[in-house]
Amino acid sequence: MDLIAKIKNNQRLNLEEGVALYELDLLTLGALADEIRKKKFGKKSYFNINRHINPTNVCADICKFCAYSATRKNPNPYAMSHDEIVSIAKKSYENGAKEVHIVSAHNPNVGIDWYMGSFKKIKESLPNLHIKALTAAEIDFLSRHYGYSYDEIIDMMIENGVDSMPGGGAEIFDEKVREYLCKGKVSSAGWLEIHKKWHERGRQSNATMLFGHIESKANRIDHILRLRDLQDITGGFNAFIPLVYQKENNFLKVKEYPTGQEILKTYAISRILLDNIAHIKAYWATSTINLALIAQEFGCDDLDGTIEKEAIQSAAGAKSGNGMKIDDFIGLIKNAGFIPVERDSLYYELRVYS
Ligand code: V47
Repeated sequence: MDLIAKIKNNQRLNLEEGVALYELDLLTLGALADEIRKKKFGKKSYFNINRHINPTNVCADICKFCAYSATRKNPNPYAMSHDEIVSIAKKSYENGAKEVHIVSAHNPNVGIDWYMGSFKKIKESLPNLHIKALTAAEIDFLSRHYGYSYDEIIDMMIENGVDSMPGGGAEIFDEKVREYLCKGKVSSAGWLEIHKKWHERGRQSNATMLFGHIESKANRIDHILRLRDLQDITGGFNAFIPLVYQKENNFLKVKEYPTGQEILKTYAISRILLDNIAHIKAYWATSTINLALIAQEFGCDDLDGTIEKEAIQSAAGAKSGNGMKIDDFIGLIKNAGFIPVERDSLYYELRVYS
């Protein structure tokens, strides 16, 4: 049976077939992904009012793609105090944020209580603010450096008020590429094991994939299929987020960057292959807002959120440092022909802007 017929019959594709999807022309692929998206969500496009907080950039690990950690290329080490972190969260909450998305570097100097205490203090003063925090890479670092098991750290997260886990640190699961990109950081198996443990406690998380650098198309499909396999077991992933590689201020030499077509194809293929992950997010900070708006016609139903501040992607050249105003965000989604839906962090609809 040919690929298109298989997709239309809701049959699962394997690695080889996933790679072959890149050979389809963009519009055919887009129409297939759009069909699936429409069946699930019609013209609704989800976003949330969120605030990204990146409390420290001091990092014990060295990832070649990273421009955020305090390295030779970015020598401005910082670690926020708990008071600073809580005061950022408070201000954002007063301005309408429903979620703080907290991702740090792997700081060997501050102690595990600095990480956990910040969540506790936010939760104590803002019990209704959703805390999405600690990537599997951070959890692995805390485990290695401070001598706790994954289970112990996950239990501490829950005790201290973390509500869900972000999808960061997944990069590319292929072990060879991963070793070149970020040797020493959480392994692919470790990343998946941590999310599995989190899901087993009835909690939800997201998954990312960093693409558009040195990885092959087969590496991307392999990554997506490893996520599909875990989701079959746990059902705990809410969203898949293909992150487009940003190239400034880092140590990774890349020969060819992905074109808009390649990015849109990757979104569409993600939608087609991931029949068990509900949301495909075009994270505008890495795709640009223009492409994210178009991505809504290529399988994506979520544009992340207003962000407010962001240090990881913007350090590498993205134009996301100061987020986006809510009215602009809603206006752009509407003008693109979609229905903006403000959601909470677990995808309950809060307001439909029809
Ligand atoms: O894991 C680092 C990536 C991630 C670069 O869960 C880069 O809802 C592009 O995970 N170019 C952190 N990306 C951000 C993240 C995320 C973002 C939005 C939503 C969610 C979610 C999660 O940023 C890291 C890494 O893969 N990153 N450097 C770069 N040069």
